[in-house]
Amino acid sequence: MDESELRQKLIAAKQRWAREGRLLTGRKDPEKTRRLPPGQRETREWPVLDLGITPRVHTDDWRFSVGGAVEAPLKWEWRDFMAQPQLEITCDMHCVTAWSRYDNQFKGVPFLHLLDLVRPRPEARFVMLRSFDDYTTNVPLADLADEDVLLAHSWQGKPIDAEHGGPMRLLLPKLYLWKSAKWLRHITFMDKDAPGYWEQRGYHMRGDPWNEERYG
Ligand SMILES: Nc1nc2c(c(=O)[nH]1)N[C@H]1C(S)=C(S)[C@@H](COP(=O)(O)O)O[C@H]1N2
Ligand SMILES: [Mo]
Repeated sequence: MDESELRQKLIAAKQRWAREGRLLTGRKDPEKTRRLPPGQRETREWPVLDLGITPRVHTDDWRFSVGGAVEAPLKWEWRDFMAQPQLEITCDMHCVTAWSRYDNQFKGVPFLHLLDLVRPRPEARFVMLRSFDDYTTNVPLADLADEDVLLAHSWQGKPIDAEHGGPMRLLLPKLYLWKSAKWLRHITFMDKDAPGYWEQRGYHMRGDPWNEERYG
């Protein structure tokens, strides 16, 4: 599948989701007249933020799985993951600690493709992401069902460093970066929302930088 075919396929998948009403979050898109969300400042660095443990997961030992409210749970080894359609995107990243970094080029497997494979059940509305460092974070499915969401393995043309979540991390640029789980290991689809690591400690359940959803 070439890139333009893949993009067409992703757009069709997104339209399907919109028709099913699953992209409605009940919130209006704020007017994005500027590039920097409120309260943020731009950085050229890429700071490292995590729980202080860097799991070193070799691609030979890497395992990824999806379960919960889906028709077709899956388990991947690294070669299965890399055999999926690949997409490159350029995005801005916004961290709740107030830095934003522009024009990051990521490559990976589109989340919409994963949704096609696992087929979430009608009741599925949220997911819990789990990582190799036991970090967890919850995300509304509506925010994941978008063309710019990747299971990312490369940044600026190179494998993502272990510090930044390699070999694979989620990339969900429209929410604060704590939702973009590094070293992603498992995704559970859920009918009800539940708080992850930072959400249990006061962070917002959704985390939209344009609405400054920093704390719950
Ligand atoms: N597995 C895992 N993912 C994580 C974290 C973590 O501690 N563990 N920290 C989150 C937070 S709070 C932020 S701001 C971003 C930071 O990503 P970076 O270190 O690549 O900048 O990763 C998020 N993903
Ligand atoms: Mo963060």
